[in-house]
Formats: sequence, C-alpha cells, structure tokens
Amino acid sequence: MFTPKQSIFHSINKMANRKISDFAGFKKVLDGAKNIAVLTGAGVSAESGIPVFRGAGGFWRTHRSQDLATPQAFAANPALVWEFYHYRRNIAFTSLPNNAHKALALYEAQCLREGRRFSIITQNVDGLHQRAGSINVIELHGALHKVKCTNPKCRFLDENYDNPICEVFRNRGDPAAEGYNLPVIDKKDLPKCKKCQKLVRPYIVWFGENLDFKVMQAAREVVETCDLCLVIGTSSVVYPAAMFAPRVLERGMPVAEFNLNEEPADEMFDFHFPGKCGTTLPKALGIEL
Ligand code: BV8
Ligand code: ZN
Repeated sequence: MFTPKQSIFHSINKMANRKISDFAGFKKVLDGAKNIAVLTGAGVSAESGIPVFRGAGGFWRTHRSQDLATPQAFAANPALVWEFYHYRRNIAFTSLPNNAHKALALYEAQCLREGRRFSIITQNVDGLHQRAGSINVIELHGALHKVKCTNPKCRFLDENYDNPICEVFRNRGDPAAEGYNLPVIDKKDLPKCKKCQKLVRPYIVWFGENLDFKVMQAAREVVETCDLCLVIGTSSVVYPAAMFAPRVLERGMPVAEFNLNEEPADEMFDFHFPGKCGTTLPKALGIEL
C-alpha cells in the first residue's frame, strides 16, 4: 500500500479527480467490471413513497424511528413497537418498486446473461428489490414480511404478509394520531407464533443487535471480491454497513455513490451522482425504462 506521504498525495489526487456526474467515465468502468457490489439504503425506496430513516422521514408520532427499532423499546412496550411496524408493513406492502429498483433488476439480468456477478446488499427491510425482480439480494437488517417467535425454546421464523397482521391494528398506525388518546392495545391481542402461540416480533435487526452471522459472511464475501461498488441512497452512518464501501476503497477498487446530496458521503469515492437515484441510476446503468 502507500507510504503516509504517498497516501496523502493519493487522497488529494483522488479528491481532485473525483468525477461528479461523469456518466461516460462511469460507464467505461461499469462495462469492464466482472463482479459488481451494490449497497442500498432507504434512499433507494424514497421515490416509492417509503419514508427514509433519518431526517424528516425519520419520525413516527413523537418517536424517532431508531428509538423504536431497539430490543429495549420492544421489551418495554411491544404494542407500541408493533403498531410502528404495522405502519411500516402497510406502507411497504402497498408501495411499488421505483425506477431505481427496476434498473438494478434489469442490469442484474444483463450481468447474468454476460456471465458477470451482480450482488445487492440492502439495509432496507421493505422487500422492494425482490418485487422489482432482483434475485441476488442480501437483506442485512431482516424484512418487514418476516416474523420471529420470542420464545427461546421455539424461535420459529415465518413469512407473514397479513395486513393488518392482527385485527387490533386495523385502522391503527397513523403517524399523525395522538397515541395517548387511542385505545390501549392489550399484549394478548398482539401477533402470536403459529407453532407455540407465544408473542412474535418483527424479523428485523434492531439497533444494538448483531446481524445474522451467515448474512454478514455473505456480505463480507461480496465486499472482499467485488471490482466495483455502487452506494445508493444511504447516509452511510449505520454500522456495519457503513464499513463496506470504505473497505472496497481500501482494496483499491472504485466506488460510485448515488445520493440526493451534492456532497459525497466519503471524499474518496471515485464517482458521485447527485440527484434522485430513480433518475441517475437508470442513466448510469444504461437502462431504458
Ligand atoms: C451492531 C432495521 C454489533 C430497523 C436498521 C457508535 C458508533 C458506531 C456504531 C455504533 C455506535 N453506537 C452503536 C453503534 C452500532 C449501531 C449503529 O451503527 N448506530 C448508528 C446509528 C451510529 N449499529 C447496530 O447496532 C447494528 N448492530 O453493530 O451489532 C453491536 C452490538 C451491540 C452494541 C454495539 C454493536 C445493527 C444496525 C441495524 C439497525 N437496523 N434497520 C428498521 O428498519 O425498522 S438500520 C436503519 O438505518 C435502516 O435499515 C436504514 O436503512 C439504515 C441506514 O439508514 P439509511 O438507509 O442510510 O437511511 P437514511 O435515512 O439514514 O439515509 C437516506 C439516504 O438516502 C440519505 O443520504 C439521503 O440523502 C438519500 N436519499 C433520499 N432520497 C433519495 C436519496 N438518494 C437518492 N435518491 C433519492 N430519491
Ligand atoms: Zn413459537
């Protein structure tokens, strides 16, 4: 690797040469790549109408989303956390993939025809990549349509697309409602395990919880072997996902970011495409929708 002096020069040189909206330059790199990794975050689903995780979209009633996405919040008030996830499930199940999801699915199919690898590592839990037709998707943080039994002797993992997931949530979940003047939800009315009848939880990785070992292994293998990485619609603040693109850079491989923000999340990214990814991504991938 570089000596300290060389690495400073390399960084300055890279920052000076970072290509903003250089679609032609990116296409050359893209066409030559044999093993493409794509890391997506909430921004890739924003144009489908799904609120992003931080900023204005990051609140539900008076709660910050990330304060509800914890095992402590669920233990303290499972009804409140389940109502929050009922709200998220309802939005996800009634939303449609947007052009960013579709372009990724079509480009994956093109790579498969050409014998090239194409892997999506998503932080999202909305299932929209798969509904757009993407096949090779690693869901780092679980999925809204899955539930897991809380009984340590059972741990049954199930798929569940019921909306609402149980009767008590019908006409509930409205983020504008004042929670305190709604009828209290009794724990006995919350979703139960099909096998042992105990309480189930959303199959979601909450803050402070480890990611599934096999999922992390699959993601690491993609990060360690790719020869191009696209980072799409993420604020790159949540670990361990936030470590992936810097690791690709460390390996000397190119990284291209697609984000609303004018400034890249990392000075060292090779390409940055500011704007809505529903517009920039199909153009960069050369996909006509
Ligand atoms: C773990 C499921 C080991 C929930 C999620 C201090 C320092 C470093 C790390 C930590 C720390 N303290 C704690 C930690 C660890 C913690 C963490 O990283 N915290 C952060 C907040 C600092 N991580 C964990 O706990 C992870 N586990 O580390 O295990 C461990 C164990 C015990 C103790 C410590 C460590 C588990 C993390 C998983 C959390 N679960 N999701 C749910 O969804 O309900 S993460 C959650 O954030 C969502 O999945 C979301 O996807 C993800 C990341 O957010 P983004 O996707 O980036 O979304 P965001 O809104 O932030 O940004 C949207 C972006 O899109 C913006 O940049 C915007 O500009 C852009 N955008 C918007 N619209 C568009 C667009 N771009 C293009 N086009 C558009 N149209
Ligand atoms: Zn069970």
